[in-house]
Amino acid sequence: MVLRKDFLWGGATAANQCEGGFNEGGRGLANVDLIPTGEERRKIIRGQKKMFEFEDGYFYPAKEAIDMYHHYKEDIALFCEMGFNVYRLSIAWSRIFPNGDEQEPNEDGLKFYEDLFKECHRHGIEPLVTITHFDCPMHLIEEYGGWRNRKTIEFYERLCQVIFNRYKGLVKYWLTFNEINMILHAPFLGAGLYFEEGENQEQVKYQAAHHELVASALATKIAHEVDPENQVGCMLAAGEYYPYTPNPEDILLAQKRDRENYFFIDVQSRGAYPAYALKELEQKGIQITMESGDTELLKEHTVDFISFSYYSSRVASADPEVKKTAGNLFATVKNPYLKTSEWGWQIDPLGLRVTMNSLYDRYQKPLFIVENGLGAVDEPDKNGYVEDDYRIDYLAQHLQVMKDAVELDGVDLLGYTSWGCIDLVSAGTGEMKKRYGFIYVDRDNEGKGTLKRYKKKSFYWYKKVIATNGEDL
Ligand code: P53
Repeated sequence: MVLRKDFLWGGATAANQCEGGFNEGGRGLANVDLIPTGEERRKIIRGQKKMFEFEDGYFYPAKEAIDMYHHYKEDIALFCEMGFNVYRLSIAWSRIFPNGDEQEPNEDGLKFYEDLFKECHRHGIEPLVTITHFDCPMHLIEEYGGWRNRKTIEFYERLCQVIFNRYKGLVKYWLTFNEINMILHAPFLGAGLYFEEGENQEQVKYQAAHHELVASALATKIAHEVDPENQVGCMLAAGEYYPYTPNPEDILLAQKRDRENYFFIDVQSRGAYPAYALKELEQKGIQITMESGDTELLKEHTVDFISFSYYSSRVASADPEVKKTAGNLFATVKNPYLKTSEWGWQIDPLGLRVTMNSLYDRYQKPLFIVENGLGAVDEPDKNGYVEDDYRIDYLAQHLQVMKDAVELDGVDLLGYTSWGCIDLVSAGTGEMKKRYGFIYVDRDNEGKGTLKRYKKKSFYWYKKVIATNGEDL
């Protein structure tokens, strides 16, 4: 057998993309609630347009999403039927602390996740919990400026204290920040950052990143204190940069682009700002305000494992004539060897092996693939059944490569959770139409539909994959 016997197989979701129930159980408003579908979405995500209240004429998909808030029992039973032994989900911060800065948590919110985790365990499923997946209470953004403000560390620390104690024995795998490097590309999602005109955005982003990095180290510290069984991971939006040509200029640039992402994980896993980052910040005139004790904290509380999302490799070209035409929030040069998805994301299974090897070489810690998958349009038949061979092909190719990285290269891999195991709202576009799931949810881009769940062809395929521990793809 290629994969370890206790390999963790499952799927991943994020609160804001599936829960809905945005004003139920005492939940406060969060940045993610206020991001509509349509043209303006990207600007808002990037912190370049302010929409701090619901406005007429817009559709806000997170308000109801797929209503997992009320359907979680049914959904977990379906995950169990597929054979999941892990389910990655995130906690909505504003369910636990509606404003973010209260002294006391909201019991309804705490109880909701307690029930959910217990439901997982009843089904033999270990929860893997992302503490923040692109969400930040709106009050923290309006009152403090989100992660630009050092005080946010305190509020996050309070959240961690509460959830680690309350869920002790129920949760042992934790991720501190989803795709922490996303702060550079989608700062309103990643850190609740909105920029005033004329502001030095890079300065703000790296200062906010420092706060998140300190918060992540604190979370790791507290998690280990509360329960030595706790395993804490960092989480990177990964995908190796390839040089567009063998021109040394392209090679150097690809290395630089990779380092923009590695920077975060270097701090979280190796425990210090790397030399290249210090030099780069200095050259850009960015000054990070640190407090005494930060350096020691980062050094002493590094993560236990490295988790990452992988959708695609990326391409760097130093030639200004070569245009960036493909990709997603990570705009990249088109790779002529790769096909793209319906949303223009380049598909590169082998790039997963490259990426896994780079991460394992660099950090020498167990890896965990916590997102991977294909966003595609599904056409259900009259019974709601979707024959999604395209999704099966995509996943089978990636899983084969994942096994190669383990078997042929010796990478230590803890598990695999495919993204959006049940159809949910897209983070990038807000659409429902961009589906990743093994389970079809009857809901469309405008929020119409019965919310009924249907098993796709890939449901039965993934069940077989898990039952054979990945032997039969
Ligand atoms: P959607 C861009 C590039 C890489 C990862 O994305 C990304 C994004 C955001 O568009 O986000 C992660 O839904 C993220 C998930 C997200 C998933 O990838 O735009 O952690 O929340 O849904 C897929 O197709």
